[in-house]
Amino acid sequence: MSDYKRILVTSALPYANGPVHIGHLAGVYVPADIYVRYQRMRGREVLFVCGSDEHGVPVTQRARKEGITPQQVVDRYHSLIKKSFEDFGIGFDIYSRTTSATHHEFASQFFRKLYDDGKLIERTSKQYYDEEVQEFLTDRDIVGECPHCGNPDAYGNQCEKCGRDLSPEELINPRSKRSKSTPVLRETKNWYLPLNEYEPWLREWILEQHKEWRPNVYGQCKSWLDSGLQPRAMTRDLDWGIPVPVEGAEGKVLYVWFDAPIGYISNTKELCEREPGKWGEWQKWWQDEETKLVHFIGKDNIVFHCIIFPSMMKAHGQYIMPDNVPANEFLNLENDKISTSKNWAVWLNEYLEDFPGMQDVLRYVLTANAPETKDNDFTWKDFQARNNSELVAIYGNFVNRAVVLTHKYFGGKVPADAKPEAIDAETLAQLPQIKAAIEDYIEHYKFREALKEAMNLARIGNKYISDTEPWKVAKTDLDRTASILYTSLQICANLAIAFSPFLPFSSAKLQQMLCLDTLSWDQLGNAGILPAGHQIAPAQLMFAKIEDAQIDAQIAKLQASKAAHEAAAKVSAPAPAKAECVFEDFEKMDIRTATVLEAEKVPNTDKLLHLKIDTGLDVRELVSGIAQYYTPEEMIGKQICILANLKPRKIKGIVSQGMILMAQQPDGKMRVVSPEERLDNGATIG
Ligand code: B3M
Ligand code: ZN
Repeated sequence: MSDYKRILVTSALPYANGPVHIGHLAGVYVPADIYVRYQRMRGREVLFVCGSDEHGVPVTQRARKEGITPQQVVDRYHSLIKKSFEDFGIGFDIYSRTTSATHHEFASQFFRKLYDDGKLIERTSKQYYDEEVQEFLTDRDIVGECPHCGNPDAYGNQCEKCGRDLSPEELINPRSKRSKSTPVLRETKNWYLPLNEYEPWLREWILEQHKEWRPNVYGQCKSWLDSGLQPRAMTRDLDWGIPVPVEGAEGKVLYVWFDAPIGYISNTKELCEREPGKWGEWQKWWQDEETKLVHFIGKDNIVFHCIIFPSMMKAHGQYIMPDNVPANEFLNLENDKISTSKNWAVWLNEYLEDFPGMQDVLRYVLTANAPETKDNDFTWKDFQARNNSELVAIYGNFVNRAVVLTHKYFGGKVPADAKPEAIDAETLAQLPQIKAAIEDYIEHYKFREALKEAMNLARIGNKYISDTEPWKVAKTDLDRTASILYTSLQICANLAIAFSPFLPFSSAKLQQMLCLDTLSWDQLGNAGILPAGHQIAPAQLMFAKIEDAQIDAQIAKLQASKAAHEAAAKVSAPAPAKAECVFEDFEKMDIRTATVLEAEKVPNTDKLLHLKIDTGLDVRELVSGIAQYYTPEEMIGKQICILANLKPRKIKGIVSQGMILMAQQPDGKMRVVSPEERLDNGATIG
């Protein structure tokens, strides 16, 4: 920090196309907020900027899906997102939006300057156009057969079946999702930023001068740079966005990744113009080398913040570059990727309905388990465990004992340090080390480790009070009790400061309990924050235990949303047709009737039944994955059809000889195929 005068912190502008979930909070907003709160407490000049990203295809898609206008979509979600952030204490200095007049004007001017300075190149390319709706199509609006795996519904940018990246021209028989018509290729002109020209400078700036960036960030940049940068279109043929401010560009808008990061600057400008006395001129934040710029983002935004936006700023010529881009990896939820479309998420607004007033618990868990170096998993069980055995049992318990006992023995006044012992000094001597460690970790964007240190301080306090047992000592020695509680209360005051960047609501509560006027970072490490005789307030509960039933309800909620999604996805989609085969292929198969004689579940499995069947030829055993659809009792006596000459396979230690023929409905339900009337076992089918 030493060579900077001020710090400008940005956190990714969330798309205003849906509410925000725990993945957003863990990946971007909680770490950014911790960093900012800490810097503010240190008395540094900090500005924390964010806002909604209201352009782009995700917004138009949502609008079409809901049958409303893009403006209605962004109005709804902007307010919802803004409120969620406020509720969780994410302390932005400004949270604006990219549909604001300031932003439209500012982004247009930015583009126009690059255009006028000859920094953009004009290119014509062929893009798919839907003649019926009279619009160019985005990659996700084009579907067709995947050239690799034959999936008939692959998207223009990716096949979700085989996972390959595609470009729309590769699709076989492309169709427009907008009108179901066949799109045509049409020529269109767009403006490109020649990223390749910035490559040597980017290599030097990132790969040489920023070796300290997180390995995931540095590595992604290196791999982009090593594979060679190409000119990238900064305009798009769409109608939702900022019109391209150039003649002959009707029907085109600025690429959303061109306008969105400029939103950081225009939002700063909006704030500075609103409160010039407080913030000064916006240029000082963005164009003065003495500003330290830090972008907090998720890993999918790395290329935009480390390569594209810096190149835009470089092309413009007047901007500073980020000092660091601490991007997080992803947070999974109960072992699955968080997905908005599949409703596999914990939405912040819903969390607060179910756990009112418990923002800090989520902030704590998401930081303790932050995906800083690798993807991490959020589970409700871990959430409960961390609350009950760390926040409640250690931090809350310690504070509660210290405050309650001070009221019990000393009328709520901080007692004098009447009879100190070595253990007091030894305990308090750890404070400065903890302070230094938290500082070092936060300055290096290691928030998990920093939080661990704060919790460690609570552990030290809790151990101290358990070891010294003031409730017992009080029976015989009130002077010694006074010293123990004096020491404990000093630790409490230190805890309020140490946790403040991480758990602001709890620190405020503790500050109130201790009747402390301010929490200043400089005080951390001080073993005499609360003078003897200082009156404190009655104890309040800092954290409440979370019961199993609350956790079970959350898990059930997730499962229900998964089931609903799976059912909806399967309803109208029969499996795609298979490739042609010849009669000889079919003839190889020995399909015949058989009767189930015995059936039982395969132990330790959910899906498998172990069957003994009479095939007419023999009595044999097989294992079938039908336990979700039939009980053993239902199967016994049933006549079925089997593929009798399938090569035997060992499944869970049982040799399975053959396969039952099953029909699977589009919704996933499976039934056995049986002859219309009972036949002899071993009747061949063909
Ligand atoms: N809205 C993408 C995202 O939410 C995008 C970030 C913009 S930051 C300038 O992942
Ligand atoms: Zn495919």
